[in-house]
Amino acid sequence: MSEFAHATRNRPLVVAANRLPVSRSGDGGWEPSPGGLVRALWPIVQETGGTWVGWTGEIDGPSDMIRLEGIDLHPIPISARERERYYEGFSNDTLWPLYHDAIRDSGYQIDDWTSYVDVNQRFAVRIANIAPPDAVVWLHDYHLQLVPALVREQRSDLRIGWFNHIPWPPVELFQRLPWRSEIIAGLLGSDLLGFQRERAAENFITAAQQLVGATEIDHGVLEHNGRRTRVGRFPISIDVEEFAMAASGRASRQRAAQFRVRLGDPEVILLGVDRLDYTKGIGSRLRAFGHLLDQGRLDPERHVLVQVATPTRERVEMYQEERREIEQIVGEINGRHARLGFPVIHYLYQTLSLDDLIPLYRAGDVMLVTPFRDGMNLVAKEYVAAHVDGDGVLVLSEFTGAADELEGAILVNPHDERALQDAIVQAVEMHRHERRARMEKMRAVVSAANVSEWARSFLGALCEP
Ligand code: ADQ
Repeated sequence: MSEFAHATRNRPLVVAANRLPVSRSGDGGWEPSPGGLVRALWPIVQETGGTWVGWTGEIDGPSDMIRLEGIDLHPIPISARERERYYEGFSNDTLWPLYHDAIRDSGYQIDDWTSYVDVNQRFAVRIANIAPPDAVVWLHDYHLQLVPALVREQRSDLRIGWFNHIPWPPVELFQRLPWRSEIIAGLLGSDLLGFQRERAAENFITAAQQLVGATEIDHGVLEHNGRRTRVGRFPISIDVEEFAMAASGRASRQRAAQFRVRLGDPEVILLGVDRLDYTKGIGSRLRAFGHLLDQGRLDPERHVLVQVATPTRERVEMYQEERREIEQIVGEINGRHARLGFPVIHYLYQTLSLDDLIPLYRAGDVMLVTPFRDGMNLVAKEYVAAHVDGDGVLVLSEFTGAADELEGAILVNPHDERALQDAIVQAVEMHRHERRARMEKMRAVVSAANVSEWARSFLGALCEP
């Protein structure tokens, strides 16, 4: 029996997430699409002969099953209006900012909510129709919070688990949501609810108690309408071996050295790698770097910053604004401090392949991960895993899940501009011995928990008798 079949006690597995893990290939067929979660779950679903339910990303796309590399993919069709209301509206304009400490105002539109209900129902019907008897259903993320109860109504034989990749806010923020009770009741249809941090799990328990009258009958066990739901912390990780192996290869070492030369062989390469999202604190990080150059605490001839930002949610207004702001800051700082042929900030609005990303991590002497709020932040862990040389400094926001685990990082409050500047200077000036000691600590933590263990531990807990 494979380790995953063991975790699920041989029950078949159905994974559901907003997106299917595929994109169109050149010949009009489908191919697996890259991405952390996909890399993590694909082998598990494959090994258990499982099924994946989700949207292809196309408007009015297909609904017939696609069989790819031993996995059955069940597409949920989404219309243009639903993309606008369910996806861009309720998921990304209402829930996303609210769950990230309300750092932007959420919109609360009834039409967006109605569309969210419709799409959640569509997912639930499909899952209820295709799940084999006694299957384990693993739902992912904030797009599908009504699905657990909706599936439960139709199929009492299934084990249902939901994992939240993003934070769960304190009840004082969550209760702003006009449909707060519906969301909690939807989630309580699960047998297990997983969160990245202990605090997120606690926040959910408080919300369930206050908003729908659930009772905590044991630590982390809620009872509501005669059903029990376990709530726990399952911090996600990365495929550590993949990163470490790719990083230790000769090709990667050579590419890292090439990057360094292309950047003008500076003394210190500072690095930022993020989706271009307003939660990631990219603007504040760039501003802090700019002020340090203005003050002469950093030197444009010795210190350069590489910021790689992946395009994301480009149709959403707040993301277009964020991009304009970041690009303006980059322009201003380069305008003041670049020399001909030598920008001081190298900015890429691109998604890099792992063949470029891993050497870039290796080349980065100081990694800046400064979100205002982040469920976990895998970039922090990837940077550590890629530093097989045992060197490198991580500046890490206190407001990330990763901060719970990576003690060797320089922890910083990204809202405190002075603190951010001081943290950057501390990182740049850190003595080699201290750098190596801190990195060793972080590497021990990251290598102790591979993403497959995360999946196994979630599925194991979900399938406990
Ligand atoms: P994200 O908000 O997407 O994930 P993160 O955890 O940092 O944030 O993952 C980003 C992924 O995208 C990483 O694997 C990274 O390598 C990749 N990436 C980012 N920029 C890239 C670029 N320019 N080119 C190529 N790849 C790039 C959500 C939550 C997080 C949580 C994860 C997983 O918001 O808090 O850690 O899910 O649960």
